[in-house]
Amino acid sequence: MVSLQPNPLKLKNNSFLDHLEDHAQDVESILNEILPPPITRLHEAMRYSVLAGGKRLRSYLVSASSHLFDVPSREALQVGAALELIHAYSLVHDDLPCMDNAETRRGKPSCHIAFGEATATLVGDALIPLAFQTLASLKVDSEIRLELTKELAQAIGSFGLVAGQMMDLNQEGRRDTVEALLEQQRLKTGVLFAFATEAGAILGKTSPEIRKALQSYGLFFGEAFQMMDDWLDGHGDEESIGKPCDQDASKLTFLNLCGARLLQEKAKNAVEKAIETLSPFQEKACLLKAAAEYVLYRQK
Ligand code: GRG
Repeated sequence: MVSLQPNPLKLKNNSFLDHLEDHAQDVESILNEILPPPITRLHEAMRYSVLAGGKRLRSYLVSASSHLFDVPSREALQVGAALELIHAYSLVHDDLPCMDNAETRRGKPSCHIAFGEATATLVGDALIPLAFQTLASLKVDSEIRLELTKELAQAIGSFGLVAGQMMDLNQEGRRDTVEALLEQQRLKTGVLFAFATEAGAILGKTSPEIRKALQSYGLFFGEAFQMMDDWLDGHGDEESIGKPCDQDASKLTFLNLCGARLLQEKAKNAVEKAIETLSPFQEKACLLKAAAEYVLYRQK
């Protein structure tokens, strides 16, 4: 199991990608425990969607942020697993024909292609309560459980993820400005990353100022991540990304609005801002720093 000890030298020797892969194995073993066995078709489809790969970046950020406060790694992994369940739900629902209508996800047929639309809808419906059940089962102080539950609910609700999705669907009267797109992507992408890094601060019972700084890190990280996601859609390799490219050619994206050069400049700027928020932690923040830098060179 990856230890996430304060050891920047270890991170220099083993690349960030090795570290992320170790983390993926750790969080997947927790997800494997949390998900019901594949006895029914619904449970089979839930496992298919959650365990079908994925970089596990959101849960990585929970662990990397928790590491700043020496939170036990299992607690962080459980919160990370809850977040991966929510992320998987959002992907399954986003792929549905009534939403983004995508036939592949993570290099495999999307859930509704493999199991049908009705089952895919129910998979998403079932993953949300499973995520909250996971938070409620954490062996931590009740105030921490409550705070994590409240923050996650807020992040994914009608003023968070769902609002971002609604803006994405509602193309009528849309404003084609960078500011409007930043707001939409903050809700669709940023809030989950912000929850991830804030969760470490909540588990670590740190000050409101530090909590706010880590939340800002997550939002800047999400901004850069989404910009580079748009870039990969136009320039990436389909096999690495696990879905067809150029799907967003007619959509409002950072690539369409800014062009490749300005987009890369803006993404670099957001990464720099994310790294600036880490100044109180010095070397101990090396994992979060490496994660932010990775956003600019990721291939999938
Ligand atoms: C359906 C309520 C609802 C929300 C959907 C998150 C979302 C909103 C839609 C997913 C599609 C999309 C383009 C989201 C933007 C964030 C994003 C790039 C997700 C993919 O994240 P990765 O690359 O995925 O971390 P993996 O597969 O690595 O887990």
